Amino acid sequence: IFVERTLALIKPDAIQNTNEIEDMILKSGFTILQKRRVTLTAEQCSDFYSEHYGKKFFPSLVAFMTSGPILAMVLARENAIGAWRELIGPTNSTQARESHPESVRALFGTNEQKNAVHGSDSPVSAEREIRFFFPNCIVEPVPVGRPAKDYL
Ligand code: YYY
Ligand code: MG
Repeated sequence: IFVERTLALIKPDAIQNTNEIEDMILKSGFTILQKRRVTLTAEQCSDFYSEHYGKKFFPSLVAFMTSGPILAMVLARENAIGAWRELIGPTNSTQARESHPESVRALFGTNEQKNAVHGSDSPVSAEREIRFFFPNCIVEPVPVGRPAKDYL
């Protein structure tokens, strides 16, 4: 059985809340398969967020995301992509406090830019984003019965 995976990032503004965010992740039934602390260069960050290149918030997004370390994680769960997006809440943390007060962004984010966490938005994005941070992590479905350690 293939358990869906998604990429989660704890952004520079929430890195001091890593323990609380990991608790929320585990309590919601995710397994943390991979974890890596990194500080992105502007070039790496522009590549990661290339879908937003040319938008007016892009330069400040890159400046923010490269301002300190981030924590990249591969999360596994049934419906991991949708469940993690649900747990993090809307993009804008101020709006998240209105509509999803228990969400990660409501609890740990500040505004539309400093919003504590990232989550992949589709299976195609998840595959690309997991590969971006974990090039050796196999993201294809694996044969039933193969032990996890063979494909992590
Ligand atoms: O997927 P998600 O992170 O919820 O939002 P996106 O629309 O993909 O934008 C990526 C990232 O860019 C967002 O997390 C904060 C930042 N951003 C911003 O600073 N200002 C905006 N108006 C929109 C997004
Ligand atoms: Mg997005």
